[in-house]
Amino acid sequence: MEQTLVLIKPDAVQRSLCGEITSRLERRGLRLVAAKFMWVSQELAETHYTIHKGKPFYDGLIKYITSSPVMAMVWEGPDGVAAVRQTMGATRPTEAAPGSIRHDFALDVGRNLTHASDTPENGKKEVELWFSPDEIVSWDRDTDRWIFEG
Ligand code: IDP
Ligand code: MG
Repeated sequence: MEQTLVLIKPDAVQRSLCGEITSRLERRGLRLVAAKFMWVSQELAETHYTIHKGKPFYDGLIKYITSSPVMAMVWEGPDGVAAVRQTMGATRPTEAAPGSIRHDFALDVGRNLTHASDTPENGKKEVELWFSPDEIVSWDRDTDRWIFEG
């Protein structure tokens, strides 16, 4: 089962979209295994976005992610990373597929509501960065066999 880190970013929290976003992931069939509502420290923000250091939008990105609380979650499912990225939509909301979260609720790349890991390897790394092992809840859902074939 593939795990992915999802962040409901400050703009989505401020716009009261936590329910809408988690609802879409639940509806898709993904399984929630961890969640916390938190402030992002400067240090965590910089580690999480280290790959973007030096880019023109980096300072604004760090300011954005630390500007208000976020909801951090781990979701899992078969091909979970790709499934969640698809539900979020492309990074630029104006390029996101209709029906995706970024298409339906956002306009600006600098206010695109969510983060989702982009590869299974980064999913693993990001889950380890944001959550300790005892915060990950391993459980069977009664509907699993109707959603996961294997
Ligand atoms: P992703 O979140 O879809 O994986 P990345 O390219 O990894 O997109 O960029 C990380 C985040 O940085 C984006 O979600 C967005 O918030 C911000 N970002 C990316 N490109 C720009 C830009 O050109 N202007 C402002 N913010 C940007
Ligand atoms: Mg990314």
